[in-house]
Amino acid sequence: MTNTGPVEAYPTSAHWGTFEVLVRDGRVVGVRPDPADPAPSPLIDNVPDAQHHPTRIDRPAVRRRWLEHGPGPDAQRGERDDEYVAVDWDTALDLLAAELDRVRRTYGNEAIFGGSYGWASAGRFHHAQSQLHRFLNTIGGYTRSVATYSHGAAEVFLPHVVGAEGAHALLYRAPTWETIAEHTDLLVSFGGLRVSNTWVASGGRAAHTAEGGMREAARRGTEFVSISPLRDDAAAELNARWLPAVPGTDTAILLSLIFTLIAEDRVDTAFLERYTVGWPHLRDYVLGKRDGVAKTPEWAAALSGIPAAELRELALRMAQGRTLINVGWSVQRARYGEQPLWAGLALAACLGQIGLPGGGFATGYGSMGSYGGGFTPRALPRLPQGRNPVDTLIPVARIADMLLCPGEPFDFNGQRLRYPEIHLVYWAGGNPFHHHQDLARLRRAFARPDTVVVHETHWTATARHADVVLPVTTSLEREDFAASRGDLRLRVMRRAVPPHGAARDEYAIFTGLAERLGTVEEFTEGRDVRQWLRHLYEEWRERQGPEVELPDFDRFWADGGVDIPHRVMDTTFFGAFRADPQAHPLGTPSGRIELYSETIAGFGYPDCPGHPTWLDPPERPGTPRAQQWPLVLVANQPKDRLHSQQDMGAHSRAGKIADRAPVRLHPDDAAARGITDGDVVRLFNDRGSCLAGAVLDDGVRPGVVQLSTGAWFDPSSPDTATCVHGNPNAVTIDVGASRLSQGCTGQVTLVEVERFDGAPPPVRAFVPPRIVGHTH
Ligand SMILES: Nc1nc2c(c(=O)[nH]1)N[C@H]1C(S)=C(S)[C@@H](COP(=O)(O)OP(=O)(O)OC[C@H]3O[C@@H](n4cnc5c(=O)[nH]c(N)nc54)[C@H](O)[C@@H]3O)O[C@H]1N2
Ligand SMILES: Nc1nc2c(c(=O)[nH]1)N[C@H]1C(S)=C(S)[C@@H](COP(=O)(O)OP(=O)(O)OC[C@H]3O[C@@H](n4cnc5c(=O)[nH]c(N)nc54)[C@H](O)[C@@H]3O)O[C@H]1N2
Ligand SMILES: [Mo]
Repeated sequence: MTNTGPVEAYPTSAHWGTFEVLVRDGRVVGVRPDPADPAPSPLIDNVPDAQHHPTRIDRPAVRRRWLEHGPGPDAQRGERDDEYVAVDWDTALDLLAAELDRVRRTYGNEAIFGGSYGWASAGRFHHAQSQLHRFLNTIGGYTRSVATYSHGAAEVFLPHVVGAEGAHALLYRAPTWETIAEHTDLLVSFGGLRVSNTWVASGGRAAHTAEGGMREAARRGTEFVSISPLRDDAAAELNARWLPAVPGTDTAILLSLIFTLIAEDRVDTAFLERYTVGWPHLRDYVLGKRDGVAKTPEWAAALSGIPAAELRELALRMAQGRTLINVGWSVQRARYGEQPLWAGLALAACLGQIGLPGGGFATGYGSMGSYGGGFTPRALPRLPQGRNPVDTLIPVARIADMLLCPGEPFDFNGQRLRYPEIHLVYWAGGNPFHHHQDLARLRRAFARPDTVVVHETHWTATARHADVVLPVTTSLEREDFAASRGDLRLRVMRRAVPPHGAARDEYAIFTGLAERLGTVEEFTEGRDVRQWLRHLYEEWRERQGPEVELPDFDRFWADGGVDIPHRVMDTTFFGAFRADPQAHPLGTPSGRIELYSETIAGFGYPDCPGHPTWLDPPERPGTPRAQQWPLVLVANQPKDRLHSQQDMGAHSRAGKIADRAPVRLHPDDAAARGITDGDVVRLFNDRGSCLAGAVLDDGVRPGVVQLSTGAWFDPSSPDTATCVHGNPNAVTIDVGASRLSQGCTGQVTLVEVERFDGAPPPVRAFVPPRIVGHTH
């Protein structure tokens, strides 16, 4: 085939930024960064290959066993050799509508799990979960999931100690990097400030500003300390002091810093008295008055590997100037993940700088591109989801527990709830066989329901566990507009290429189902896609108030975007509270920051007591478990892509070693195991195993191995490994952060690593399943 047509450029947006795709003859042939973006992300280079990859789903497909035997639990779901039958849209929608109807009539709508967690694609209207939830609400509702994998511990825990509004501000309304550059003398970040993480923001940003913001702060004199197992968690330009702590020991470090402030008489007691409750309680604990263990730097040094002298010096430096303590989200994505947040907040309170510009406590710098990039108080355009008549819920990361233990009670944030009995799982816009822990267990869980439905662009591992697979368009195949929280601009996304095969928009799919189930009026409100875009835009425009003049929809569409008004660029966490705590109390029972929480203590959870507490995590070196699995696996976010998306793209592929995900380890740990650079290795523990490609790097703390998430799960050679491609969730543990938050704990896991000798099995993650026959 010769390339004949002219190349045309189409502006678009993804979670990793704003850019143009170059199209010739209906195919994406390249990408071009947006000239207005000061630091475009290399993730755009994954787009062309992913768009036209053989793993694109081109027709509706139904698992043959489900088609032949009817709905029901099936242990073979997800088997590598499972066959699918291609069907036309009418057949697929008829089958699915009938099955939804059967399940809701037989078991009630609670039996439909529609949580459907995941990042899907940028675009305000075609947002997959919003479409799904809106549709399910029209047919009687569904069991939902609450909170996120990202910061599940923080979302549930922080409202108890700083109030709901305070928690919302901490997570979504952070002071800008400019404020830090102006005011902060010392930024101490637990979990580093990984630049590659700031390439991404949910919904995508008009410009990448975080990396430049950090550098500018460093240039203007902010000093950085990065507490993290990886040297490159802080950019070299920051000249950060690297404290390579043992993962999972941050709470011990933080408590020892508080101990030092007490010992050196540097605690701001006036602040604690005026703005907090519970200090005497916490102080006694830190001094060891109740458990006999003083939380000294020597005590913390033994756990964290950071010398006591360094910890002491750090505490004193913190007390000398304006200090910001940042606890990155990775640190709370772990067992007892509430504790480092609470201890970090308590340390900031002891320093007395909460409420001052550039000082105090934050959680999210370096975790997301939008954090520190300003915020917009007025809501972005959003598809209304209606009301869910079912009130059954699970904390999002308890999906496998729910499917495996129907009817069983569990604790969540002071409530005793019960897992519902799910008969139909509906997923659109997420990849649980990427994001969930202990994938072998998830696999057993996915055998339980009668029916699994997945909408996907690609044949992911999740699609391969589904009975009904519906092909959806990518964001390049539809019209939309994009923006993320605090974004600079609402941007038009043009349709760049025609839909792949028979792929349809989620909106068209749900319209088809709603027609069959008699709710089409309610679902569509009589609008087509363009009319919805116009409606959502005009609604948003109205929300901005009469004081700003914004173009109407046609003008906006023609211009390609509009700057978002009312952005707030100068804010301080808890500034009003500090200025007048009586007039602006926090939404906590005491109206103050709670260093001891009666509420949390009252829940009586041993895994989340009433004040910041060192609880020894099971997945830590020095524990009994570590005798067998001596290395700490850090499963962080991939720098080569977003999660599992576009893993087949050029940029992601370029990072692979022998076709597998790269695992970084310290040369000493490698030498002790006879591993050399480029070897295929096997990571394993009692839960599972995966193959990966070794990269030796002395920027990794000894005793730590780092394997990022997102290699497509490949269970095709179970005799060799749970996953032969390098998905770390083959070995991670599926347990909640605590009974309080039940947050995801995928970040830190004990493993052993060995060299894999012989010919490793091929990676077959990117070979689509066998599609047989064709029924009409
Ligand atoms: N071990 C470990 N595990 C982790 C983490 C960790 O730190 N360690 N981090 C966790 C975190 S923070 C997160 S947020 C999760 C992320 O987990 P996910 O958000 O589930 O991961 P994605 O790969 O982004 O999955 C999105 C899926 O949606 C599909 N998709 C894209 N656009 C559309 C669309 O328009 N419609 C439909 N139907 N599908 C679409 C993509 O092809 C992709 O398969 O992972 C979590 N998992
Ligand atoms: N390029 C890219 N960017 C992304 C994403 C992506 O998939 N790709 N995902 C996005 C999403 S959904 C989210 S939620 C955010 C997540 O943002 P984060 O949670 O901040 O990101 P991670 O990369 O998981 O972790 C950051 C670093 O924390 C360190 N760390 C791990 N465990 C510990 C510990 O116990 N103590 C200390 N002190 N440090 C530890 C690790 O070295 C790791 O590199 O990233 C977002 N940004
Ligand atoms: Mo996340």
